[in-house]
Amino acid sequence: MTDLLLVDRTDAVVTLTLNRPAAMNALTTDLKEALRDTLGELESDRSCRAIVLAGAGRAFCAGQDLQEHMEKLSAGNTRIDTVSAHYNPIAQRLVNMPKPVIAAVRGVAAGAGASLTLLADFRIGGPSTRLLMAFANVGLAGDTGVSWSLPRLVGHARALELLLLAEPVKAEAALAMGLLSRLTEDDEQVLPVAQELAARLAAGPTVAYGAIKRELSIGDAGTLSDALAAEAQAQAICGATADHKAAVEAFLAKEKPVFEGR
Ligand code: T3D
Repeated sequence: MTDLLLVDRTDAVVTLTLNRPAAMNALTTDLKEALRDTLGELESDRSCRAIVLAGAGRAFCAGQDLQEHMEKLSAGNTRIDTVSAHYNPIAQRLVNMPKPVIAAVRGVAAGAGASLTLLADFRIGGPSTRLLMAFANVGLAGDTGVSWSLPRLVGHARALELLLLAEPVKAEAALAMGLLSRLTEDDEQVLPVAQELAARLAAGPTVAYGAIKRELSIGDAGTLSDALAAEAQAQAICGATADHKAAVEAFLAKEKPVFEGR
């Protein structure tokens, strides 16, 4: 385990903190590998029922570490294999994570850092939050799923504008255009609000949440037949859970359900 990625477990909530504050949590190979591998472990970790992704210090994440990147370019290595080795698996793991993921976006999220936030199920921001699709500023196209997530959130035309102009979007505007799900009044509240939401979700029907995420991604991309097939499969799985039976029993007994995530 590396201290570049801090892993905190509080009950069933796991908080992952990108921890290179002096470089605005820019993503080095070691940090990307830690994030990729930890997300892989959390996928099947049943003691984890919600994940918060945060950054240490004043920024969420400034994307690819350009210092490390420059060292590779200067050494003549222009083949950008980190996309397939790191960014793509991280994106797949975030989107396919069978439990809720919440990004606590304090300060700037740029480049691949912005992309990470867009793959979370919720994005909590504060007054200092700025989202910057910085790729074109350094002569690159988008990555880490941004060409998939951004048009889904803001529509094709606006996604194109944000990627081509590569200007920071401030917190209020980000909220208005759907890049943030919630905005706190104070930056200090960003992480606690994200963790509070995660705790609420971690006490919910985890299997159903995973199924909802999966069926929505299929329904969003496919035909009605694809959606109906995914829904049938999802209900077959959820209908067989202890949580479903206990929740129906609780409803009939006029009690509050307790979900155990199975
Ligand atoms: O092969 C591949 O990697 C392809 C994949 C690429 C994916 C990508 O993410 S491409 C996009 C890479 N990121 C960027 O282009 C963002 C670059 N940074 C900025 O535009 C600005 O720093 C910010 C808008 C993020 C923040 O601006 P500001 O004025 O608040 O802070 P600053 O003064 O520019 O930065 C503070 C420090 O963080 C500074 O270090 P210093 O001078 O105090 O020692 C700065 O160099 C460092 N920093 C910021 N971003 C990065 C970085 N260091 C390394 N890599 C960075 N991306």
